[in-house]
Amino acid sequence: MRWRARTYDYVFPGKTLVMGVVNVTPDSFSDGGKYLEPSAAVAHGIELAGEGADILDIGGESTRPGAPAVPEEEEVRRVIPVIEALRRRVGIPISVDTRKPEVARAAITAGASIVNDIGGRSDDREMWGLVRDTGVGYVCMHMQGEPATMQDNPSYEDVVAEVREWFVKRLGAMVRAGLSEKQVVLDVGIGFGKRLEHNLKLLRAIDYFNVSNRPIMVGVSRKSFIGKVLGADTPDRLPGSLACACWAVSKGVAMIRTHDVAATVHAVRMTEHLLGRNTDGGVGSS
Ligand code: HH2
Repeated sequence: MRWRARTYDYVFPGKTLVMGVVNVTPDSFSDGGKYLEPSAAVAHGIELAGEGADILDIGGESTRPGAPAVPEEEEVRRVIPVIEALRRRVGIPISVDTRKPEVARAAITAGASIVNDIGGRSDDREMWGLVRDTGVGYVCMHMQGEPATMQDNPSYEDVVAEVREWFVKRLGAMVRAGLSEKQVVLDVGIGFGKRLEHNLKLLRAIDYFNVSNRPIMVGVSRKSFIGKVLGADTPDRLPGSLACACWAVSKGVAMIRTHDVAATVHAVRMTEHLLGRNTDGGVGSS
């Protein structure tokens, strides 16, 4: 299967991609405030690229449970200088983590090749038109509700079936809107309107979500479900995060989103070797 993101062209199965997180926010759940200054965010992005990240994901709005929405202008003010600087300083694709089409548009103009959309809105015409017209890669993530209230009472009859069905409908709607399926990566949205048991069920069945043979991405890094299982606070969730990442790789997941790039790259490469996968090829850029 192929994934196209502007000038980048990835082939899976191949090397699992590691997406390093740069949160330009005062309030992200695990690193809020550390990289709010553009210079700190850029230095962090360069560090993650040096640790082996394949993609950098730049976000200007925390979507932790209960987080307030950030106005569009403020999100643009946070992420655009960082994207512009990193575009010049690192040789890997930049992704923008946003739900807002105007933020995505500014980020693409600044050099982003991927839109990581956690939105899950029913009306996505503007965002999808932008993705179609620019040829960027698009991460389509499932969320039940809105960050402000999504953890109040998440409920599903069958979380695995419902998330899969949502992907089927979304992909159909995207194709009708003119996107190529080859632009799309699917993400079950661990922790986004899900209880512990929902997260565990989704991860157990993670290879079931490659609807239309689309690559799957997983974001488990430092998340609270790991804390619930292990009784670990946010800074102590790296071992649990790596266990989930290795599990996902063993199930054929194409991309892991993480705050801890160096450790994740090692864990992922080791898992690939144990699985006997050739990780030399599979990733290209034109
Ligand atoms: N998780 C977070 C943010 N964006 N995007 C995708 N596609 N998948 C995820 O699982 C995902 C995501 C939450 O992590 P983080 O960015 O560190 O936290 P915050 O939203 O508080 O900034």
